[in-house]
Amino acid sequence: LLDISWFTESMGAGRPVEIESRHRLRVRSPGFLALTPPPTPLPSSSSRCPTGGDSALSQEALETLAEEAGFSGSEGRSLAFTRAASVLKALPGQLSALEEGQALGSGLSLSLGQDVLEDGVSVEVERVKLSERYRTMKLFTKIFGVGVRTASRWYQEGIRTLVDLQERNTKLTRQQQAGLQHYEDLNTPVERGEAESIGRMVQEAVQRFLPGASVTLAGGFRRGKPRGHDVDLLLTHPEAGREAGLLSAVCLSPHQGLILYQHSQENSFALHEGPEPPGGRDVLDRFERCFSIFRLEVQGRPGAARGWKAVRVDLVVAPVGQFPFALLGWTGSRHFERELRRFAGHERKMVLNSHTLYDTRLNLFLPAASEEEIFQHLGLEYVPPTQRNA
Ligand code: DCT
Ligand code: MG
Repeated sequence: LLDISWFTESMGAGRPVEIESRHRLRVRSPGFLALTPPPTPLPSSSSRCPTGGDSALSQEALETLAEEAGFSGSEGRSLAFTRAASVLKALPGQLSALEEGQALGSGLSLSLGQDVLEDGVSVEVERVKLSERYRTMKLFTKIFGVGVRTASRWYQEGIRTLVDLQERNTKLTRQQQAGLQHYEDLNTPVERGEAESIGRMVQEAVQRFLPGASVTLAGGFRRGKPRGHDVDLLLTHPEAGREAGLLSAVCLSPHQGLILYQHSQENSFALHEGPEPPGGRDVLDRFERCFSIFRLEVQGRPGAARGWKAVRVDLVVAPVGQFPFALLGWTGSRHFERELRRFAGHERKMVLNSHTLYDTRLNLFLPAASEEEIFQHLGLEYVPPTQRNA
């Protein structure tokens, strides 16, 4: 699944890209940053980001550039930087495994662009990080319910801080009000233990309403991450149709002094409509879904003087027949999903989303009872969740 042809395409056609060390990709041309404004050179090398062989730094730099491109509305450029960062994330493990297995011919040197990554990117990243617009956009887009468009509008209106937002009586949606109210908590990572207790809370509520229904922890936690920004829970019931209405039972039932905020969306997926065209509307949005903020008791933990913490929880209900697709889609990572769907489309002429897999050559939906079966349909070896982190 590690295809870097997009990299050469997006960074400048015809520019040789090589992998120089297992930490770096090198583009043999200064054109790498031609897509961004020319960086202001910094006076001394001491003010540069240290890069000495540290892939995490380069990855972070690329992520900053991706974020900045997104803030400026340049989706294509943002995606190119995100993908570059993902390649760096995937490379070390992948390459050391290859090296150990002697799978790499000795002629292939692995590295990608010291001049670019050390000089170009770090100077550019410094410039971006210091810019008022970037810092303000970052502050605002970290509010639950605020996207790039809203943040950008506020910035243009001269709003710079969270206090400004409150003092100027800026019109906020109910979701944004909740986001602002719980800003600090929602920007504090959720620990695995916290995610698991929320999973158990939801499991209990679900069992009371519909015995036999199941709750699965998806997202980054299923990929083995120790912390994340939210808790993604997938609900289903082994008998098709029984799952309908399950969400309102959990999200709206009165025992929920536990839920500080919630809004739901109904299931809008209809099989008879046929498969989604690739690149069409984000199909993840089509399940019955509840975006919520839970009040999690954290008594006895250091620093938890208040005794509770606000945590973002996404609840998604999938009918059992779509469950493996929902599980695969909601396990992520985003990059892994994007690449897997691209592979399905380009290599197999199939449309994969969180509801179904559709074979456009045979004109039929390919059912699956497990994630393993989806990989089989795609002609791929099974990739366990812990290896989907790129
Ligand atoms: N997802 C996706 N495409 C989207 C949104 C989400 O493929 N547009 C998938 C990938 C991961 C999963 O849904 C959950 O999304 P997040 O919670 O945003 O990602 P995460 O990997 O769980 O990250 P975090 O650990 O920060 O919550
Ligand atoms: Mg998540």
